[in-house]
Amino acid sequence: MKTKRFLVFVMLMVMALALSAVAVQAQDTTIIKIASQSPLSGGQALAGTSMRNAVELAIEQLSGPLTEMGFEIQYVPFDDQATPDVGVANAQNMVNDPAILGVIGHWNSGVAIPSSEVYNANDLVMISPANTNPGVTNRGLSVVNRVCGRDDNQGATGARFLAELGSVSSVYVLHDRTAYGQGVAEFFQAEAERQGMTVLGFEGTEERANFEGIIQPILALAPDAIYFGGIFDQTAVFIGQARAAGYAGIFMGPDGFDSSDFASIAGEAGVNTYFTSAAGPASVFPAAAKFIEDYTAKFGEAPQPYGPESYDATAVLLRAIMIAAELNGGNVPTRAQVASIVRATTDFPGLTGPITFDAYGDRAVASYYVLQVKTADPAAWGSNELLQSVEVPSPYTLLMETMMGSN
Ligand code: ABU
Repeated sequence: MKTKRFLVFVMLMVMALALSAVAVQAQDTTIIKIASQSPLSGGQALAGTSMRNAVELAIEQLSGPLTEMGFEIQYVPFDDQATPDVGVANAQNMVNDPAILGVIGHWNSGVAIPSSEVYNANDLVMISPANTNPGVTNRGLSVVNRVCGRDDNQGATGARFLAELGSVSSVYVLHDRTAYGQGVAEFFQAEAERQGMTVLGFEGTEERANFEGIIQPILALAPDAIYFGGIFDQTAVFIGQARAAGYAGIFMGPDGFDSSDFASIAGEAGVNTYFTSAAGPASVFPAAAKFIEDYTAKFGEAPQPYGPESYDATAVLLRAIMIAAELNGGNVPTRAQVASIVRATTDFPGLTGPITFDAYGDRAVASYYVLQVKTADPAAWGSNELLQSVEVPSPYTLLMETMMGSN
């Protein structure tokens, strides 16, 4: 009887020791969270989901050094539904979780701008893969950065390209009334006028299904080209209806066109459309080949444009967290420490080329591309023809270059 009691005692002791070892192990691993915000539902979900997937892949592939330091990196993707109020509410939830040290987002500039006010008030760094509206960085918020270009340069690039075609003397400009769509349309319009084109109309619309009332007056004006500052889930519908109504001129738009869903929605009507993008096609980034291969193997489809930029944004954030933790004696850094190291990023070797942030968080030199849709097959979106690429310094970089040059 005594032996039996002793054996039970020993077993309980062994179990207690095992449980306490697990508890110690759990305490040894400190959780750091990285968040993202992008539309994961609704008409722009394809773009937002691809961003989320690229962030997940980057965390999976690049967290090793932080894991070795004793941190567990957890990923918390948020769905901003391409809606400013939802983005702001998500941002509020994020800043209330002290384990979240950075956010990758957004897809829509009109969501990024108000959400980043919340991040900024709480020192939470944001790195955007895709937000191109100048207002994202022009506010001078210390936590806001982006690895992509800006719409002042993107809109102007589109207008200059149309001027160079030599066949476009008049253009009608539409926009979606968002910060992004209206902004890029205004930059396009200003440069089109500088280039000598006649702008026959400038109109905002939130219509998404029946464009008859907009198309007929445009047909009466017969512009050589129509520029639509907006996103594929709206603009591709418009283009389909405008072609069906007999418009035979040129269509052009910004990077909101740059999605395989543009081909899914517009079909043959979208073929030959020109668009600019601040996301380079795979062909210009040899370093992104493995990313595309790994992404396709993991998610069963190719990444959308801004996938490599999402991977790069995450890589910059992970590196900043690691440096901040090292400077902090191996402890979890503060959000402010991470934000200041992100802003100091210089010549980081990204898939999309070297990344340096200027004093406003803009990529010091960004690339802009002009492409033409060559297919109605969404699976072949990557085969669209690259017609032009230009590198343009950010306004701050340009200012610094001018000041240095004038000395
Ligand atoms: N630049 C592509 C996504 C649209 C936006 O910036 O709002």
